Amino acid sequence: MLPLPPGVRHFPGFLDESRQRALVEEIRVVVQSAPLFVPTMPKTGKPMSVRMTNCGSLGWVTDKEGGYRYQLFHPVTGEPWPPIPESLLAIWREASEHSGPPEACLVNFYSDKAKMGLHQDRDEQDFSAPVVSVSLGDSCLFRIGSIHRRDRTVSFKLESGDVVVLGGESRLAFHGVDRIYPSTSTLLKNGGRINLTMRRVTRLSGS
Ligand code: MD3
Ligand code: FE
Repeated sequence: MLPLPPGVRHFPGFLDESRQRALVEEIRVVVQSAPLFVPTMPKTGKPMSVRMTNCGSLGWVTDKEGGYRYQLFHPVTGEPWPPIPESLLAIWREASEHSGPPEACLVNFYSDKAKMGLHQDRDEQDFSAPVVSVSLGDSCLFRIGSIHRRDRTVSFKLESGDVVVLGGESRLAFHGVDRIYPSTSTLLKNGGRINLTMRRVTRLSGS
């Protein structure tokens, strides 16, 4: 077992089944008002294999013309994002050890073949706050390295109900999702994996 990079805290089974089921219902409500969209890469316009939406005051989006950014409204409906469900805010309070509330919660949906290449999350203004990630549904193989793309990486499975807190020097670490393990969970009726990432985007005034 390789050690996790400093700043990465993995909590397997953080959410019991009943909390996972309740969270899925809350995400269904979010997706009803803020439908999943297909993000596209800056400049090339190549579609990502993951579908996305957001809740919170700010949402992360990407498209060919505008690139990676946070914005106040859904790129298709033009509506403000729905609020972050209270059960997710509770997870942030339990796990983040951060004083301010999250401003953005990115909802990533992975079908069987979806993956996410190695990347850094650096579109936020505040890197002092951690990112809190919640996994629901099918398991995945997650990979994380250091702040240098070519450094060694470690891989581990994320399962339904796991929470990962990425803080400290891992906040800017390269990471990605190499594969989904289909049919490893019965939580989602039609299979697949949902990942929820809560973040602060702006700096808290007074800190
Ligand atoms: C490490 N999502 O949305 S969650 C992303 O499973 C993203 O959907 C993956 O990477 C997913 O940007 C990984 C775990 C995660 C999230 C944010 C991080 C790891 C991170 C930010 C910095 C370092
Ligand atoms: Fe990321």
